Amino acid sequence: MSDEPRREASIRSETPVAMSAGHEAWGSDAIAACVRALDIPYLALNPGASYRGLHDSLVNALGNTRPQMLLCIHEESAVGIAHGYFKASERMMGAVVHSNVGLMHATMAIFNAWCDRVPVLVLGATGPWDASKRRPWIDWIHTTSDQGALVRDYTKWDNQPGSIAAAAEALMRAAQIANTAPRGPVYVNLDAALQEASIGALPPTPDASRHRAPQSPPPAPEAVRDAARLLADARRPLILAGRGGRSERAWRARIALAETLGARVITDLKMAAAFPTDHPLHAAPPGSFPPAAALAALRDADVILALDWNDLAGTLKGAFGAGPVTAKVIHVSCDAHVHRGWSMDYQGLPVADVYLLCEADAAVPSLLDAIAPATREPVNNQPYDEATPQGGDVLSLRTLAGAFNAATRGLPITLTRVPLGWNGSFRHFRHPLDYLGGDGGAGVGSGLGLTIGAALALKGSGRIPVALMGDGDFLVGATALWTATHYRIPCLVIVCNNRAFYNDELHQERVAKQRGRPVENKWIGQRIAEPDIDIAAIARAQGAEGFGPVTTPVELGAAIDKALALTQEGGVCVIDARVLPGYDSDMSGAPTRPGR
Ligand SMILES: Cc1ncc(C[n+]2csc(CCOP(=O)(O)OP(=O)(O)O)c2C)c(N)n1
Ligand SMILES: [Mg+2]
Repeated sequence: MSDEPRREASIRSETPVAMSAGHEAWGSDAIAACVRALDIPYLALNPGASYRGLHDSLVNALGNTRPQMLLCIHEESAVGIAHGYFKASERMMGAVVHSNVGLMHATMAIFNAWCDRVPVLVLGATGPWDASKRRPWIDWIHTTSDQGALVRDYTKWDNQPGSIAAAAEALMRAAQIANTAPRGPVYVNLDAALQEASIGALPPTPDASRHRAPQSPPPAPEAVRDAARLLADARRPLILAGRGGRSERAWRARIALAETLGARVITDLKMAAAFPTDHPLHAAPPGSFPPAAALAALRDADVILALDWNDLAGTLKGAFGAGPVTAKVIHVSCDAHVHRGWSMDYQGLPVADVYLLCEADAAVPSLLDAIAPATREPVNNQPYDEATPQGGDVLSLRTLAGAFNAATRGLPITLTRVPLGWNGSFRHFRHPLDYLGGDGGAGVGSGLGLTIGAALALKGSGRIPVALMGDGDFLVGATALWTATHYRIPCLVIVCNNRAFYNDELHQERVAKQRGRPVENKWIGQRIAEPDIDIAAIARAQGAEGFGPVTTPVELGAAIDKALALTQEGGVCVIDARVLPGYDSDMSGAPTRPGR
């Protein structure tokens, strides 16, 4: 996406009547002007009186454009939409959430964005901080000391500015920090009294072009030299292609590096597509835990180049167990810049014989410049076969994948989600926008928000956003759908409905086996049945097209055909696909406690 010029999607606009000229300025008018200066395209929000001043400025002073509001039914989907928007466009969006209670609803989504290293400008409010200005009761319960503490452990920065000048500086700084690698969400808490203060004339708005995030720094030349030497001497190099950008240029550079080195490549479903999975150098299907074939390739390697690989230590542990890591390891990551004490999302401490402290996409061109094409034995993995259509009268994830692949052959699909039991071999990724990766924090309920945000970013691009999503994930976040239908953000959601929080049924099964207790009880407290939830009706109730339940591959194929046609015409479609409970994912790379 970042290769292409910026364009705004044409979604439903909600145009306010114009206000008369010559009005006085309010604090929130100045704040809204800063948000516009930052080029934030949309603000996803759920309303609240703590920011009624800002809300008024966005509507009446800015005319509800640049940024445009996107009303959401829940704060979690507001932040999720901003998260998904960045994943597809690499452009930061904003979310506005009411004082403490709204922020509390938003927390899981902020945590997900944090773990996914995705910038989101979260605006919030409190107060009035000046107690003499508070309305009885409600302003008191919605005023919190140090409100940012709710999210400080999983935001890069937060602030409660004490003046309009400070608010302008806070917004510039927040955007700059959020977009500096490793990226992440930031939170600016706007005192209600500050927003609602009459300020006479509008102060000058800061020049945001003078507060931009810095370029991603290149790696240290000595480290590149050391890495190049290791790679030149390697007999069986291997690349772990982890977090990387969506541009085709970065994609091609990764391919060029692998081909120059003759290195095998492993990718992962937690992260967005980083390398063509049908390339002869791609060693094994991606998984959330590396599958057995990936672990074997790791054990076979003598030099491992980890390109911002999420959980390098865990992956090495999966391959080498408690024994020493026999390969030399080149660790490329600047993630350590955001490691703190509260969340352990930094994962285990990996060994690193050479450590390039930079983003993966900043390292790849430097490495390409420093190495000569390899003369080692060519590697030619046979690309695995995708799932193919099958008959029969039951749907499993595999037969669902076969029907989906057949119905979408040749179409530019962007998968915004895959269900937990997905096996990476089911479908190849051949373009950086073929798959957008996980939610970062593994918070159930994030799927729809992320999908709709990505769909917003992709609208008009020709790509078709499709989510393959668990029923639990869909149901927890189901009201996000209304934002898609209301604003006309086309997408297709295929709910892989096993009528259970099945991941956790598997956990109960494991525990029961370990303890010698009845495995047949594993469904209790996990099954979502009696009554079955009518997922298509939930979709229709929000203005989307609802299909199903479908129970066979043939029915599913027909539903996908219809839904894809509607999606391409701008519709929002949901298919209830009743799949048998069962996971196809290869959990062999999970070192000790398989599952999520
Ligand atoms: C907010 C939250 N609650 C609970 C969990 C624990 N959890 C992990 S996966 C899962 C089941 C999800 O169900 P579904 O989306 O239907 O997927 P399935 O496992 O059935 O394929 C649950 C409850 C979580 N990760 N996040
Ligand atoms: Mg389920």
